[in-house]
Amino acid sequence: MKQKEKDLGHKNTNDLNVDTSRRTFFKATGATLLAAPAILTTRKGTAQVAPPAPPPSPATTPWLVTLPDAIEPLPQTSLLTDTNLIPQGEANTDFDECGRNDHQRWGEFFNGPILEPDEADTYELKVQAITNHVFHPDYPPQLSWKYMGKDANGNPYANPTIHARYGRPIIVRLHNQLPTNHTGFGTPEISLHLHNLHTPSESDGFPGDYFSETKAGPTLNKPGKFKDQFYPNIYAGFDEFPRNPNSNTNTSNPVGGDRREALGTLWYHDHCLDFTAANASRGMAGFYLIYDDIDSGDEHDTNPAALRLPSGPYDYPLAFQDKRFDVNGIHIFDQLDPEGTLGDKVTVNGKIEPVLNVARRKYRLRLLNAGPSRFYEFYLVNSANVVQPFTYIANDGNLLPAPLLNQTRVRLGVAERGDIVVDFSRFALNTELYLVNRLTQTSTRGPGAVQAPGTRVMKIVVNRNPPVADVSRVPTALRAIRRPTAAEIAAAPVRRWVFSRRNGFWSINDKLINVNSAAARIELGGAEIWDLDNPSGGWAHPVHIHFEEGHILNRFRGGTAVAIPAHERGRKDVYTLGPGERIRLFMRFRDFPGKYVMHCHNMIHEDHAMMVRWDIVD
Ligand SMILES: [Cu+2]
Repeated sequence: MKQKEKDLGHKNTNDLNVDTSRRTFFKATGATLLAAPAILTTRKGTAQVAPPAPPPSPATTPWLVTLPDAIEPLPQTSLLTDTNLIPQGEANTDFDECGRNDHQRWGEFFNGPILEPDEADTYELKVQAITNHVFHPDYPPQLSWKYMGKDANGNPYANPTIHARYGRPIIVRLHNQLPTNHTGFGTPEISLHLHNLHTPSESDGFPGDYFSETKAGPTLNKPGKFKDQFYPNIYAGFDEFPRNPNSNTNTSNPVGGDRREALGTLWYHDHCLDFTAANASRGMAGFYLIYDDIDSGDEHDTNPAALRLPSGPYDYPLAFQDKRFDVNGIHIFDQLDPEGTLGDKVTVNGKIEPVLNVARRKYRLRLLNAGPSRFYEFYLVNSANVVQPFTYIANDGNLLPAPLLNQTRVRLGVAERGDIVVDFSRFALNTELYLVNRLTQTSTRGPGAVQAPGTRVMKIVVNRNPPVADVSRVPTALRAIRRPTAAEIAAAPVRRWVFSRRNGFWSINDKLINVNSAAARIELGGAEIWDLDNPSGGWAHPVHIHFEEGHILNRFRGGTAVAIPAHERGRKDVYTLGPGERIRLFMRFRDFPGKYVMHCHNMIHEDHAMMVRWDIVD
């Protein structure tokens, strides 16, 4: 295999411009399945010639589309009505589930081999190709791939927001109903990753676990029509801090795990090997918000421990994606070009230049960079472009120990999240505000300079008084953090990962992704320091580590230690390495052995093939 990779390394990358597909390119190099991404060997790639950079997207008239006033959670679907299809620990391959591994620790959460009533929240998501998605009224209705559910009225609900609660397990049944004869960008095999829940390996959306009715990825043993994802919704540290439902003892721990490890703003998206950028860009992404007794999702909560952050309609997730459209207003993406396609239009929850009407009160806005490639630095400005302050409370779904007051910007690499609280009561009725991106970017390689006034991506109109008084608040302390001790840091082995460019592709420690082989095997319950290094001068890599959160210990630029920004001093799951940057971080590896990945979340780099498998072994 090493020899094959070496062969690949000697190939002149200019061949990419003349071959009709990556598949042909790899065949010409003699690369094998082991060395090469699976597009080349196991699935049919769509033959395309890498075109020159496309012209800019057609102009759009801003502020024609209004977002809903509230984002409703997805209602549950019972999965217990058909006795053949009740969720179970083993894959239900007799009735068309794909051949996944058994759900780990099933017996610790449920009484029997199949789910019994009221043991879990259950949801269904059907991945479908819809043909009437409207990004903007100036563009035609068009194809988009969505996770489809049903709202409370039984109407279709695309990319629904799921509300979860610590201590309450969830089973999501994921159906793949994409057309198997699809042409154009994207591939109709899917793998669902929930970023970044503490999810057992077989439900983590491992990139090799992709499936359709006719195809199974290299790490599944059978194709299928659906796959059950098991989300235990426990805190990380389940083995170290055992569950104890007895509330009368001082070791009471009804959820199980370390409550300091709680998460909040999570998102789910497709993670199919080699096609994450294309499939997620096609539209496959949504929010998963998880609450507990502290971040309870209820601003009226009478529990003295509850934070009472803005809740209900005033807890509003916003996903930003960069997209490019052709002269006819049709979404385009080049999945074969290792430089991908940088979007020049920013969609907000699937819409270009929408309006959000808000009440004169506090809101929790959960900002997500849903990729595939663009970085953002968001500011809230008034109509004269004067910057307005807000409070920054959470990064990457982790509440900070204390809120950051009077902040003016949220910088987000792909997959990063920033939760902010904006108090719109400061503004008069009918005030118009804008969310602007001031970060310039001209290629998928990384961002440029910050420039005012920036691009207005969303208009906010303070259009009403709240129906009742705003009782929400932002306490001075949010959530305790368990920082690694000096002794833990001293004892932790250091593992080094170098992110670099390699003959037109992107590599980690000089290797392209091989989902069949783990580059690291870490003992269950262990802790390590990971040293992420981007020696290049030309690229920025927002590196994502699945499954566990980390603590940044040091940041270096050009070999010199630099300050860690305040919003990065909590726990994180995305670590942006700018050109010449290096990060040392501390991580624990707990509770669920199995296969996981680390990758650049610039999805274009990820697909070409800056990703590595690492395993937790028992
Ligand atoms: Cu990258």
